[in-house]
Amino acid sequence: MARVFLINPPSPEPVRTPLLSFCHLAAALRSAGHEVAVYDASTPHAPRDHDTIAARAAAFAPDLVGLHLKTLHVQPAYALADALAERFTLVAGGPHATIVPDEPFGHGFRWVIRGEGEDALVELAEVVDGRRGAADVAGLSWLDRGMVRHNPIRPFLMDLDRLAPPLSALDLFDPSWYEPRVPGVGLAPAGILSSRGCPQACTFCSNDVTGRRFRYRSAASVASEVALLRSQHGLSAFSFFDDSFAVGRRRVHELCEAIIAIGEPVGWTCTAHPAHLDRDVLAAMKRAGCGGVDIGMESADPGMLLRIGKGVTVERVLDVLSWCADLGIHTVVNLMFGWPDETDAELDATMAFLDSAASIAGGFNARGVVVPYPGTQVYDRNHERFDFTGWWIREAPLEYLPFPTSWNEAEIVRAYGDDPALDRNFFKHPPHRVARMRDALALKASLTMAISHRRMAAWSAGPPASQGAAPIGVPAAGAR
Ligand code: B12
Ligand code: SF4
Repeated sequence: MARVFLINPPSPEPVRTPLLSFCHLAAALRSAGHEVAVYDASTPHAPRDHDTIAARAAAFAPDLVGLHLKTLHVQPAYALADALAERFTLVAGGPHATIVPDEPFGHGFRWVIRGEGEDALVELAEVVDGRRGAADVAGLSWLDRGMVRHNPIRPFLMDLDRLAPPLSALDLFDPSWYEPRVPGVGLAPAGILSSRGCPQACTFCSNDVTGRRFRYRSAASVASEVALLRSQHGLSAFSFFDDSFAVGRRRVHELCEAIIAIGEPVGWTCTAHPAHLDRDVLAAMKRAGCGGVDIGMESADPGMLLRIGKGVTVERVLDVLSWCADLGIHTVVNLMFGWPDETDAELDATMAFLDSAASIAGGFNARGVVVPYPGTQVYDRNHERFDFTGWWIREAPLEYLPFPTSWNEAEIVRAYGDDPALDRNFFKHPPHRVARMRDALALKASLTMAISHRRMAAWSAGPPASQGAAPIGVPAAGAR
C-alpha cells in the first residue's frame, strides 16, 4: 500500500475551510487501503515556508507527494515543487495541471493527473506499489525515459454515488490551520457537490476538470451528506459547490424533497444559471433551506451575452431576481468587465443594469475584471493578439488580497473595488475605458453596501416573514 502526502501550496489568498477536492482524493485513497496525510499551506495559519513543509512531508515518509495547482497561484506552487523535487516523487493535479499538463514537468514533477483525480490517483498509487503499469492509467501524463507521455483521457466519473464520502477524510485537516471556530461547530469543507459539470459553454470559464458533461448524485446520497454535516460536524449552513446547481427541474425537486425529509432545518447557498431557475424551482429550493443564489450573468449587454456564450437574457435575470426577492432568497449577481473588444456602450449597458437591478438584487460580486484562464476560448482566441501567452508564469502573479471576514465597511469597499486584473489590462483597453471600469467596480461596491444597509435596516425593524438568514455575512467574491 502506498503512502501519499497531499499539499495545497501556499497562496496569497487564504482558503479558510478544508479543500473539498482533498477530502475527495484522501477519502478515495483511504478506501482503497492507502495511507494519506494532508498539508494545507494555503490556510490562514499553517506554516508555509518550504523547510517546514518539507519536514512535515519527510516525517510521513511518503511514496508520493501530490500538489494541487490553480493557475492564479501556480508560481508559489512551482517554487515549492522546485524545493521538494530532489527529496520526493511529485505528482501534480487540479485545474491548472489539467489544462497545461506539460508545464509541471519543468518543475520536478514525475507525474501529472489530468481531470478528476479520485480513481486516477488510486491507480497511480498502485503504479507506485508496483501493481500496475503507468501506461494503463487513463488521464495520467508521465515521464517515460525522459520524454513526457500523455495517456488517453479518462472519461468523466458518471456514478458519483460510488465515491468515498468526502467527510470521512476530515480528520486529516489540522484545525489549528484555520480561523478560530464557533463553539460546537466542527471543521468542515463549507461545501458539498451534488453534481459535477455544466452544460453551458461560456467562453471565459475554466471548468476543465468537471467539464461540460453534467452528472449528478442521487438525492438520497446528497441528503445523507447534509445530515452528516449537521449531526456530526454541527454545521447547518453550507454551500453547494456545484458548477451549476439547478440543472434538471425534476432532479432539483427530488433533491429539495430529500433535504426537507431530513427533518432538521439547514441553510444553504448555490450558484445557478438563470435559465434553470423558475418560480416553482426557486420555491422548492427555498422550502429546502436555500438562503441565497449566486447568479452568473457577466454582462448586461445583449450582444456581449451572445459573444461570451452565456445563454441568458437580461429580461430572464430580472425575472429571476424578482422571484427571489418575493420568496426571500438572497441573490448575488455576477457581472464582469473588460471583455476583449468590449466597447464603451457595452460597458455602459452593464453599469446601467447595476443601477436598475439594485432595487431587487441582494448584491453584486466583488471584483470581476476578466482574466483569460488557459484552456478557455477567451484565452485561445486572444493570447497572441494581445501578447499575454503564458501570463501565469511569464508575468508577476496577480495579487488578489484576502477578502475581509468581518463586517468592516471600508475594508469591504476596498476588497470589492481592488482588482489586480484591472491594472494588468490583458485586453489592452484604452485608458478612458480602464478608468470607466474602475468606476464600475466602485459602483458594484457602493450599490452592494447600500443594499446591505437596506437589508439590515429592514431586519432591525423586524425580520420579514419571507426572509431566510439574517443579513450579517460579508458580501462574497465570486469564485469564477
Ligand atoms: C468551491 C470553489 C472554491 C472555494 C474552495 C473552498 C474549499 N474549501 O474547497 C473558494 C471560494 C475558496 C475558491 C477560491 C478560488 N477559486 Co475556486 N472554485 C471552486 C469550485 C466552484 C469548486 C471546487 C471543487 O470542489 N471542485 C470539485 C472537485 C472535484 O474538482 P477539483 O477541485 O478540480 O479537484 C479534482 C481534480 O482537479 C483533481 N485534483 C485536485 N487537486 C489535486 C491534487 C493532486 C495531487 C491530484 C493528483 C489531483 C488533484 O482531483 C480532484 C477530485 O476529482 C471550482 C469550480 C470547479 N468546477 O471545480 C472553482 C475553481 C476551482 N476556482 C477557481 C478560481 C479561479 C479560484 C480563485 C483563484 C478565485 C480568485 N481569487 O479569483 C480562488 C483561489 C483561492 C486559493 N487560494 O486557492 C477556478 C480555477 C481555474 C484555474 N484554471 O485555476 C475554478 C475552476 C472556477 C472556474 N470555473 O474558473 N474556489
Ligand atoms: S461560467 Fe457557469 S454557466 Fe458558464 S460554463 Fe462556467 S459553470 Fe457553466
